[in-house]
Amino acid sequence: MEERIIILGSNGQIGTELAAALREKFGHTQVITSDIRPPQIPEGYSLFEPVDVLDREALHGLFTKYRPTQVYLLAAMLSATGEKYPRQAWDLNINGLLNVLDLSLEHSVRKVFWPSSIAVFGPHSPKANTPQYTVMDPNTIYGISKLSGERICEYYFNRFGLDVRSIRYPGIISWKAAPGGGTTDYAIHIFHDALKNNMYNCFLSAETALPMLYMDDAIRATLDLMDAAPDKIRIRSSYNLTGVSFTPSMLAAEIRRFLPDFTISYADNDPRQAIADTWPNSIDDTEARNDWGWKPAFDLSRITEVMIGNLSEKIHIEDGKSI
Ligand code: AKB
Repeated sequence: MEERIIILGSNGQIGTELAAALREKFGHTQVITSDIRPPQIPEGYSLFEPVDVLDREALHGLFTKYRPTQVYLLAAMLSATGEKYPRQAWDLNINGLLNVLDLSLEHSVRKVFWPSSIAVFGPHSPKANTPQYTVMDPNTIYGISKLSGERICEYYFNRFGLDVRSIRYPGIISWKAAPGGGTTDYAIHIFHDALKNNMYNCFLSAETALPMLYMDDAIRATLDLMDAAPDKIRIRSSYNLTGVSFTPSMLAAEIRRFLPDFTISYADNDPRQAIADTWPNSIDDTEARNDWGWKPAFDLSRITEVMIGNLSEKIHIEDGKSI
């Protein structure tokens, strides 16, 4: 059966790269991107529709026009921004999800992807190798909305048979599109500042360990999960998934392999530290490995190498343009 795919929230860090991967896999005409604002760099050949996921009528129009077989909902407010605008974060993350799930049922969408996060864990969850099933007491609005969203996804699967699939993304490291409003974003900013200024002031402390994933691994995991036979998907809330865990000081040491004079300092009292302190240091993703064959390809040293290589080229090109 021919797939028609709608990506909602396609202009963000993950959407930008997921759209490219889905176009590569299914063809340009089969993927419709959509976001509240038009893309910064419009691609002449792509199908783009400006839609706010909170506007149910507009979403209904989009589903009616394109009759999607798959929908990826990436529009969300992340952890740090969510703490600034808790009411809006809840509204976008929960009501956006409910709109998409209801319309997916109404329009007989075959598969829905919705990302959860390691933010579903909280201060009383085990920190090391956090298991799939454990205490979950998130205390950020983002984490609370993601945990609620997981329960809603599982409910729509059990109650209505909607084929919803989900991954608890850790921090995602990439160089193509900028991240926005996350606690794990330091692991991207550090590369930009290292290459531009040879120094970085980190908003997390030197020894804050967090689970991370390189973008290529995140995209491959998402496509593999969506490709898996339905009977392989035993978890309909969201799968634990990880690539590698490291601290800011470990990442700085890796960067020094390429930039020996790179220096790092650490900010005091950044509100994102309190968020990171409630999250896992590392994740146990045995279920994803066993159920649908997940295996990461990028470790810390490979991530550092590709980030330095690709970003220095990008910065070089951008500097050239601005001259
Ligand atoms: C964030 O830091 O808010 C996100 C996440 C881990 O979900 N990157």
